[in-house]
Amino acid sequence: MSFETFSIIDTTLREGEQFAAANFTTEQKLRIAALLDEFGVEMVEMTTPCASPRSAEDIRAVLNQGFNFLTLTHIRCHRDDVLCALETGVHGLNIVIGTSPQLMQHSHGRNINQIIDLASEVLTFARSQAPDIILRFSTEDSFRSDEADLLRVYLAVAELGVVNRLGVADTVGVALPSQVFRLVEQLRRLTGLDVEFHGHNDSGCAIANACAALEAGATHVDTTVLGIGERNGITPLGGLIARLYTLNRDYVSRYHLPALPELDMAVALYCHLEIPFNNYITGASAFSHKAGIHTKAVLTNPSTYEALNPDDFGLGRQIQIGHRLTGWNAIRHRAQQLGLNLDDEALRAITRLVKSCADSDNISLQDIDRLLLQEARQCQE
Ligand code: HCA
Ligand code: CU
Repeated sequence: MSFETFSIIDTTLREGEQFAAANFTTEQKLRIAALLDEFGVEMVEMTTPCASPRSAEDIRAVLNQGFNFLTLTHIRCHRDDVLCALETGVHGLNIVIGTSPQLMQHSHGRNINQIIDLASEVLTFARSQAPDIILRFSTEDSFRSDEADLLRVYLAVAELGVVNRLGVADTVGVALPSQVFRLVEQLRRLTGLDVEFHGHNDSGCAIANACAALEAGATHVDTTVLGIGERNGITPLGGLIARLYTLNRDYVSRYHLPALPELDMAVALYCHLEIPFNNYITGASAFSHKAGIHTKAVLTNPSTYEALNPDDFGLGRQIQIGHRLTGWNAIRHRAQQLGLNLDDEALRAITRLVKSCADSDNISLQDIDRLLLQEARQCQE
């Protein structure tokens, strides 16, 4: 298990740029990078400089800021891409080539032997050009690839002795956690190299798969802010943090958690989206308590119904009281917040009133406050 020691490679500025609603300006990229730096991710992956002149300038702009994270760029398995990427001065190259039958046939047209030859040539070339750079080799669509083919490719690449890290990619989001565990465990055992996991969320397993990769010894996990990426995206940064925090708070203590809400908000804003209501940690209802039984317990001790403490993220909790499920403990808590000293009988009567009003209409917090104030005045008279 590598929960304590793994690194996050945030790829909001590469995979995230491939999200339908993302079209970041240079200023926006710099802001996202600054927040990722504040949060403390270890690496940031950026769009290939071969994509457009602006893409190359943006890599340089991020490098110029001297952030703490290492800056990587993601390139195809081509000599020209290597040269173009090295010109920017990045710290690492993430090189990828498809190995599934689908990608071999419809994307690059090479067979497994040709893939091995090409990877060997390009990786050896990259190492000769940049002796100190971090070199990663990944197979795109690893989980629809033939397992024997896949291992041949990885072992041939490992044998070259020029790469620092191997990447495993669940490109179309079909892998099960058990499959991810098995592949990552094999690669770690057979090659001893660092292993990165990149998982899409098409069938809802992106966080579980990242967690399985870490259980199997993965050293790096790819994330994006809010999980944005191709189609419905990849492992979200906040979701991965929630997953690890609830296993053991110490697993995320190296990150500055209060930067997360600002990151989610910035990316939502730049993509003209709302943060989804059910988002991990920063969704509007992530720390909202409603039913009487829940609110009573949370008011006594929040951990009864909170696996994550919102304070750790600079957030608060909401106790909802204007509905038919409300309990008198929650109404009493509201009265106390308003500085009103009402006896139990009065509080129970107001609770009954709130419930019956809520049965037929919306009742707002102001309505409840008014009822409590009226009652307090009557008691004084
Ligand atoms: C892509 C594919 C990729 C690459 C992942 C990796 C994927 O959009 O280029 O390099 O590890 O999901 O396979 O994002
Ligand atoms: Cu991807």
